[in-house]
Parts: sequence; C-alpha cells; structure tokens
Amino acid sequence: MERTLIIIKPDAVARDLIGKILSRFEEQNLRVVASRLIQLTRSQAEGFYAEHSERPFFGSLCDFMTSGPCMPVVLEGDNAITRGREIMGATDPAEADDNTIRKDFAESKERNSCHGSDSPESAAREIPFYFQTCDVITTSRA
Ligand code: IDP
Ligand code: MG
Repeated sequence: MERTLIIIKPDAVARDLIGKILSRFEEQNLRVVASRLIQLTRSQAEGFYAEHSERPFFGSLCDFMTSGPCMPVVLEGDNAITRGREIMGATDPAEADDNTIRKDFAESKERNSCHGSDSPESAAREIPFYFQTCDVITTSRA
C-alpha cells in the first residue's frame, strides 16, 4: 500500500467536478483516506509550489491556486503515486492520453484540474503539508 497527495484544483471545484474526479481514482481502487476543502493563502500556495519559484509561470500559478477553494485528498492503494499520475494524465491536456482527468476536464496547462505527488519523496512532503497524522484514516474498510 502506498499513499499519494491529490489536489482537485480551483478550476475543477468551481465547475463542480469533485465527484467526477474522485470517481476516476476510486474506480481504479485508489481510496480516499483523508480530504478537506480549503482556500489556500498566498503563502501556502507559494510554499507548496516552492520548487517552481524560479519558473516564469510561478506567479500566475499561485494566483490560480488561491483563486477559489481546492480539495486536497490523500489516496491509498497499490502503487498509488504512479497510478495516480497515470489517471491524471500529462500536465498539458493537449498532450494527455484519452480517458485521463486532464484530457477530459483541464482548461489549460495551468488550469489543469488536478495535482498529484510525483514521487515517494514528494508524497512524504505533500501529505503533511495539508494533513495531520490524526486526519488520515488508518483502519481498513470492510
Ligand atoms: P505536474 O502538476 O504535472 O506535476 P509540474 O511541472 O510540477 O506539473 O507543474 C506544477 C503545475 O504548474 C502544473 O500542474 C500546472 O498547473 C502549472 N504549470 C506547469 N507548467 C506550466 C506552464 O508551462 N505554463 C503554465 N502553468 C504551468
Ligand atoms: Mg509536479
């Protein structure tokens, strides 16, 4: 079992796509073990995306990520990080495979509906960015 941090981004929350996006993961046996709906502050967005602080799109990305509520979610399942990225598709929806979240829902390369951890190291940093240990379900579902 592995855990990954997903964020349903503000463009998708604004279009009421939370259920449709979570279904894509649930259908592939990635289960929700934590979630919350929050509107990021500027400093939270800048901290979360700090690795991109020198990129030309950083300011615009932080504007977008603070523009409305988003939904961080912890998903659990076999190979959750890699499989989560596959279900999301490529960063740019124009390059994403058919039947991926970004192909089907993203508005642009920036407003691309979903974030997903890209490595075990990223997941280990990103999950506690949004969730305390006690917020994440550890009991198995019947
Ligand atoms: P990822 O989300 O697929 O891992 P990253 O390269 O980590 O992609 O970029 C983080 C986020 O920054 C992307 O999901 C997207 O919202 C935004 N982004 C990345 N590259 C560009 C770009 O070239 N133009 C505008 N926004 C971008
Ligand atoms: Mg990334």
